[in-house]
Amino acid sequence: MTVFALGDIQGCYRELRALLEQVHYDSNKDSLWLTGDIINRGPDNVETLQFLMDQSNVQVVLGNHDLHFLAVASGIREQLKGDTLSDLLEHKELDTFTDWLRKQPLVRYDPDYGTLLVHAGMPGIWDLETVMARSEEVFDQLTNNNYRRFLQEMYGNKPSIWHNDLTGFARLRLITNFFTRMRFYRHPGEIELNQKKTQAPQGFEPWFDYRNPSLHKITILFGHWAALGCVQRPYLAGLDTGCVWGRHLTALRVEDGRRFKQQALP
Ligand SMILES: [Mn+2]
Repeated sequence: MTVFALGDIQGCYRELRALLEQVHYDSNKDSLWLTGDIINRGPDNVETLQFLMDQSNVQVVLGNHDLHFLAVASGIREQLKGDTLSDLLEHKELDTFTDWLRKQPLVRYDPDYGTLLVHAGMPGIWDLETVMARSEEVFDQLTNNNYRRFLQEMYGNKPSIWHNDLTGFARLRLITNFFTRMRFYRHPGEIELNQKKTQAPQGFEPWFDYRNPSLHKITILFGHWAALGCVQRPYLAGLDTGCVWGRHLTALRVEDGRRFKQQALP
């Protein structure tokens, strides 16, 4: 069995299939780990989602675009300029798509490979056990019948500093922002959400430059930050290489760290 971890697909279905062909992906033997943002902004969301839902060996974590889709499909938000969710929203299987996405977590840990899969990042204040417990709090909301309430309350940049006594939707919003939107971080526990380029705002650093000591020997696989390009450091791999922006889609072979890429197709 081979495990391939792929960065943000964002509905780039043709590039997904070309990349899987290039790595000789065998759906009977191999596994796909996806860093989230599997849909939106790209052209073929339905095909992408249907293909991934058909694979028995796909592990996904949710990204900000996947969560935004759930909110739009629930009638809570409108599509934003640049969103390309209409193919999903008008599809007769819409409920199947949302039900499947709602059952995906924000973080996955694989003890055999010693890896954490997350869309954006994780704050240095949390050890492994805490990371998984926080992820579970949001998972519980999304899989609950009352999940629309969470989707309603999920938007916003505040609070920006974690305290253990945060409660309710403020707490859930910050957890979600850490895992699905964070780029810059200030220890201990502060997120910065306005800067999208690579230059850190005053006092902040890329979240992965401050790592919780208990995570030093765990490889974190993440997406979300296309402007960084290919990030490859010991125990860290950034996999969003901007396919939807005309760059390329990346697959990491987890066993040996080898990268494969597929150029964006015209
Ligand atoms: Mn993202």
